[in-house]
Amino acid sequence: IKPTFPDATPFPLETAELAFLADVRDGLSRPQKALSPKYFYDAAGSALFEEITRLPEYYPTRTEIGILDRSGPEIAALLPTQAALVEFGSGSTVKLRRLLEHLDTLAAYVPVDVSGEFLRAQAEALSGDFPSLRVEPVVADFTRDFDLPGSLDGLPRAGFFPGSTIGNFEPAEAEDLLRRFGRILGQGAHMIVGVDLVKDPATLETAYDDDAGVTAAFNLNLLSRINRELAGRFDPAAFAHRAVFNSQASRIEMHLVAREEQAVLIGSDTFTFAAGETIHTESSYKYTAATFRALAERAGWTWLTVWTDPEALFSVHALRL
Ligand code: AVJ
Repeated sequence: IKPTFPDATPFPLETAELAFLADVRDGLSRPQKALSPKYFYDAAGSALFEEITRLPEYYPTRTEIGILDRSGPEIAALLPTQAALVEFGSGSTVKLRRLLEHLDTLAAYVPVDVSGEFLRAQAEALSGDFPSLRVEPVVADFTRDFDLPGSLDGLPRAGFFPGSTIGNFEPAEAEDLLRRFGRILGQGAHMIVGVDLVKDPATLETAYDDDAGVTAAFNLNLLSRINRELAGRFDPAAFAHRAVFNSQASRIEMHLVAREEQAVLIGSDTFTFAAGETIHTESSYKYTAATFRALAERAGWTWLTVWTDPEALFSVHALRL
């Protein structure tokens, strides 16, 4: 497939870009246009997300770190000694480092991520800072089954899934994912999961629509990424960022709203937008301690306990298989 700018030469796409193109075509052909939030995180998007985590309005990151700091000794006491800690979608190791302060008996740390390059860089930096820690990175897509390295055989396993990443999945998918983590980790495993809590809509909507416009830029970067990688012709200025709490579904929805009627060329396809039509770019599900406990139990886990912050903004759950 050779997407073509109307006024430029065609260029061939790499395998990853072809999968992106297929998803974009499919998503923009639906009655409610949609794009997967997993495509937010190219280099520009990852930098914008880092910026989001430092915004005054975006409470989840700093609140979860506070919980890990305060409840670290209890979390450590609950996990088996000499365990292999498997982090699903490791990204940056900021939270793992906070947990490590309390885990002096970890046998191995196993970061799992699709981006091999980023993973190796993070693993090397971590080994430099914790020379005695065994770090065994695994390049894998955690939404598919994969095997842990055989070198971990015999070690008790604990999974770590912070950041409310689970909130990006539809509840039925989140349940499947937790069941999959159980399969990967094996019987007897523990799991530590960070989950954002339901709260008043104003606090939620502000967290996803900050005054500095960083979240808007993060959302709009998806259109720029399509332009860069798929020969798209989006005018990002022709779209507005919108964040709304859908209380029925208990989720924050991010949309890109067409400011006016328009047709947009992507490769050799044209997609039309009515004025006010939206692309649904992200759902971020919010749970209560009880609704997340129920979800984990449906996925076959035994729920052990939950830690939260004084304002009950965020939760960290402990599960056992
Ligand atoms: C990375 C999925 C946890 O849902 O809060 C932040 C992503 N989107 N601001 C979230 C996000 C807009 C974030 N997660």
